[in-house]
Amino acid sequence: MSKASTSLTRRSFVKTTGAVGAFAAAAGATATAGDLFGAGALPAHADSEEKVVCTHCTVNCMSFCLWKCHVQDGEIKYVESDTAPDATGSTAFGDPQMRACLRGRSSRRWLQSADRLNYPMKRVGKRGEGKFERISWDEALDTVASELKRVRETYGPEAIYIPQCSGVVGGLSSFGSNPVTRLLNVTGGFLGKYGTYSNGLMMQACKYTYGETGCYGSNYWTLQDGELVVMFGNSPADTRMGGTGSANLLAYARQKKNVRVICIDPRQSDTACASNTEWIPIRTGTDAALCSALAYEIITNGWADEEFLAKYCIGYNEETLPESAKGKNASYKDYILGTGYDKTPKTPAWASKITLIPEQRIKDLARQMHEADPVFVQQGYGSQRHSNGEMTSRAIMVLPQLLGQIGKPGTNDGRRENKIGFSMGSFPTGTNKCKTQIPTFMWTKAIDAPEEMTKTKGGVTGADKLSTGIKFIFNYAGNCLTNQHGDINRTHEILSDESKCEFIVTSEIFMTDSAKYSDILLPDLTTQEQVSVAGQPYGDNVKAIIYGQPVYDAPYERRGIYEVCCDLAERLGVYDEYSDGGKSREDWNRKFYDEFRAKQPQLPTWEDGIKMGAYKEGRVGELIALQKFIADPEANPLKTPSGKIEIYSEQLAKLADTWEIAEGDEILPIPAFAPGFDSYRDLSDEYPLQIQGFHYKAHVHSSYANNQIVQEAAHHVAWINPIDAGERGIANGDTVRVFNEHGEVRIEAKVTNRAMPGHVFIPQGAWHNADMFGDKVDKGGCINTLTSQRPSPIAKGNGQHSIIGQVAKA
Ligand SMILES: Nc1nc2c(c(=O)[nH]1)N[C@H]1C(S)=C(S)[C@@H](COP(=O)(O)OP(=O)(O)OC[C@H]3O[C@@H](n4cnc5c(=O)[nH]c(N)nc54)[C@H](O)[C@@H]3O)O[C@H]1N2
Ligand SMILES: Nc1nc2c(c(=O)[nH]1)N[C@H]1C(S)=C(S)[C@@H](COP(=O)(O)OP(=O)(O)OC[C@H]3O[C@@H](n4cnc5c(=O)[nH]c(N)nc54)[C@H](O)[C@@H]3O)O[C@H]1N2
Ligand code: SF4
Ligand SMILES: [Mo]
Repeated sequence: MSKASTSLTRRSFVKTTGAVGAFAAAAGATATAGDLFGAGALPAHADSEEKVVCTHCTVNCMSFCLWKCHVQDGEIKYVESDTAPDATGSTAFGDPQMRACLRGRSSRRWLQSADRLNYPMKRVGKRGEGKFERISWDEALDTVASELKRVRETYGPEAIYIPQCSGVVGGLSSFGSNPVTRLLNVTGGFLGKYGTYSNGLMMQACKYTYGETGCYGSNYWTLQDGELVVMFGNSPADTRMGGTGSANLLAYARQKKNVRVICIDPRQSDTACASNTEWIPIRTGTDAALCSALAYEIITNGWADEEFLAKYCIGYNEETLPESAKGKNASYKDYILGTGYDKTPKTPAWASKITLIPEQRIKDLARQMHEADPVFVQQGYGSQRHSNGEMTSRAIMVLPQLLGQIGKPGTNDGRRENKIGFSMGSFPTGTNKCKTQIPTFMWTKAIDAPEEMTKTKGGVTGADKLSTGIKFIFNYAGNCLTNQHGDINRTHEILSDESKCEFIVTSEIFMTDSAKYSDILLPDLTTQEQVSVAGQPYGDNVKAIIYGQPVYDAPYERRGIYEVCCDLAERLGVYDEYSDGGKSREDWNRKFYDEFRAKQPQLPTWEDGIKMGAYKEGRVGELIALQKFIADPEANPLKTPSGKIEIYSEQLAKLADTWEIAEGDEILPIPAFAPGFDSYRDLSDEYPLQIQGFHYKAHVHSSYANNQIVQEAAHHVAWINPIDAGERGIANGDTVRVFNEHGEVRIEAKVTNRAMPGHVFIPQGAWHNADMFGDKVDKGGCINTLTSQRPSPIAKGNGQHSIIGQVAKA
C-alpha cells in the first residue's frame, strides 16, 4: 500500500474533519481517535502539503509511544505525540496518553541523520577498525548465505548464534528480530539463549521463589490512599518515561492518593527527587544486608505474620523446612537471628556497617513498613544487576512475605511493578531444532572457551556441554557485541581473532561500535520507515494499538529485515516455507491484526485503524500479584516444587552441592547476603571507589545516544560526591579518567550530592570511542570499558553494576 493513500494531508484534513470523527464512530472506538490529527496541533504556517503519518517508537524502553510525524517533501519536519483525550474524553493529569519522551520527540534528527547506513558494506580493515567498502546487495546476500551454509555444514547448529538485540523490540511490536530467528530455524536451527541483560538474575530469583521466571508483580493501579511504596533499585522516572509508563502512574498516585514513596538507591534518581518521596542512600550491591536487618527487626519485634508464613511459605522456620534441610539450623529465621550457618545475628548495627545506612534509619524503616497497611514492596532491575543479584532479588522478595503483605489490594510480592495491555501475535519464529541453550551473557565464553561451557559451570541447558564454539553471528539491531556487553577490551581480543568466530553479519542503521566488528553490514529500514502494528502491553494504564505507516519512501539502498531474510531464504532454497507462500510484511501484519481482532471484535478494521493512526481503549484495571494463590493455595499452587513460596529452596541447595562455581561465589538456599565479586569488600588503595551504571534519560542503552540534541539536554557525565571530588581536586565540569583493571574512560564530572560518597555513577549506553589498535582509552565514556565478563553464580548473568575502580582528574 502506498503511503499516500494512508496518510492525510493538511488540506484534505481540513476538508474532512467530520470524516475523522466518523472513522472513530465507525469503529465503535473511543473519543481518542477523533482528535488524533487534531487541527489545533498544527502550526499556522503548515498550509502546504503537510502529511501527518502515525507510527511509534520501538526501542527497548518498550513504551511504544505514539509519534505523529509531520512530513513534508519526504522529510519529517517535527514529531508530535499523543494529544488525544482518553476514553472518557478527558485530558486531565494521570489519564492515559501515549506521550513520547524527549528521545521520541526529537527522533527525526535520529531517523534522518546524515550518519545513517545507506548501502551494504563489507569489512576491508581489521575487525573493530571500522574500515568498510560499499558492495551490492547481491554480493552481501550471497556472502551471508554461503557463510551460513558453510558454518552449518562444518560445525552444526550450535555454531550459529543471535546475541541479545533490543534495538527493535520483538514480540510486542510485530517483527522485532523474529525474521532472523525464523530464518535460522527454517534452515536447521541454532544455539539458543535464555535470560536477558535486563533481568536475567532476577528471573532465576523468581523461578526459585515463586516458580516462574516472570519478574512482574502488582501494577500501580492497586495503590491505596496514603499507603507506602518501598522500592529497591528502581526508578520509573528514568526508565518508564512514556505517557503510559509507570512513572506517570506513580506521579498520579503520589498526587491524587497521597501515596508515600521510599527509594532505596545509591544514587538520588529522578524518582527519588519527586514529591512525597524519601531517598535512602545505600551502598551499591548491599540490599540483601539491609533486607536481613529489616527482617531481624520484623521478627524480633513480633511483627512477622507467622500465620501467613506457615500457610504460604517454605523454610521460614524449622517447622516449614523440607525434610532434606531439617535439623541443620538451615531456616531463614535461624540465619537472621544468628543461629544459622554463619552464627551472625543480622542486627541493624551489623547491616549499618555494610550498607552505610544509619542503624536508627534501618529500625525506623522496619517500623514504617510494619505500620503501613498496605505496604507495596518492589524492586527494579538495578539491585539485581550485580555479582550477587540473584540472592539480593530473593532477599527483597522475602520482606512482603514476612509482613504477610501479598495478595490483597495495595500490596505486591517484591517483584517489579506490572503492566497490562493488548498483546498481539507477532511474526512467527518457527521451532528451533537445536535444543541447546546458553545464558545470554555467556556468548563470549562460548566463542573463546567452548570447552568450559558445561551444564554445571557455564549454565548450558538442553545438553551437557557445547559441541563447538560459536562461529557465525547474526547481529540484528543490537549493540551487545561490544558496547553493551561486559569488558569491551576483552571482547575486542576475542572477536578480533578471526579463527574463533569466523563470520559476523550485522543489520544496523548506524556504524555502531559493534557494527565495526562485522564482516558484512546490512543497512536496515527502521520500523517507522515500514508498515508496523504494535500493541501497548507496556503501557501500564492503557490498552492501545498503533497502526504504523512508512513516514517517507525508503531512501538509498536501505532494506527491511524481513525482505532481506526472504532473499536469504531464497538463496538457501527455503523461500516458500519462510515466507509462508510469499507473504509480504504488510500481509503478515494484517494477519496478526485480523487474528487478534477475531478475539477482540471491538477493534476497528485494519483499514479504519490505519486511518485512525491509533486505537485506545482507556485505562486498564488493577492487578494484584499472587491474588489467586493467596485466596486458595490448594486450588492454585505455585509452580515451585512445593507449590508454595520458597524462602528455602531445595533446588538451590542442590545447585550449591553440584555446580562448579568460582572462588568467592556463593549459592545459598535462603535469601542471604553475600557480597559477590567486585564488591565493597574488594576495595583497595588502588581501586577505592564503587562505580555503578544506571539507565539514563538521554538514551535507551546506546539507541538515541548519537542524537546530539538530547545529549545537550541531558549530558553524559559521571556523578561524583563533593567529598570524593574534593579529595581528588576535581571540580564540576572537569574531564576525569575513570579506570580499573579492565580499562579507562574519559568523561566529564558532575559533582553532586545526588551521588553517595564512595561511588561514581556513569550512565550506561554511551558510544564507545577508543583507538582499539592504540591506547584503547575510551573517550566516549562507555561504562562497559570498565565491566567484567565474570558471570553471576546462579543465572550466569551480567552483574554489570558491580565495578570497582579509581577516578582522577585527566
Ligand atoms: N531512559 C531509559 N529508559 C530505559 C532504558 C534506558 O536505557 N534508558 N532501558 C530499558 C531497559 S532495556 C531496561 S532493562 C530497564 C532497566 O531498568 P533498571 O534496571 O531498573 O534500571 P537501572 O538504572 O539499572 O536501575 C534502577 C535504579 O537502581 C539503582 N541501583 C543500582 N544498583 C543498585 C543497588 O545495588 N541497590 C539499589 N537499591 N539500587 C541500585 C540505580 O542507581 C537506578 O537508579 O529500563 C528500560 N528503560
Ligand atoms: N554496563 C551495563 N551494560 C548494560 C546495561 C547496564 O545497565 N549496564 N544494560 C543492559 C540491558 S538491560 C540491555 S537490554 C542491553 C541493551 O543492549 P542492546 O540490545 O544492544 O541495545 P542498544 O544499545 O539500544 O542497541 C540497539 C541497536 O539497534 C540499532 N537499531 C535501532 N533501530 C534499528 C532498526 O530499525 N534496525 C536495525 N537493524 N537496527 C536498529 C541501534 O542503532 C543500536 O545500535 O544493554 C545491556 N548492557
Ligand atoms: S524512548 Fe521510550 S518513552 Fe521515549 S518515546 Fe520511545 S518508547 Fe516512548
Ligand atoms: Mo534491558
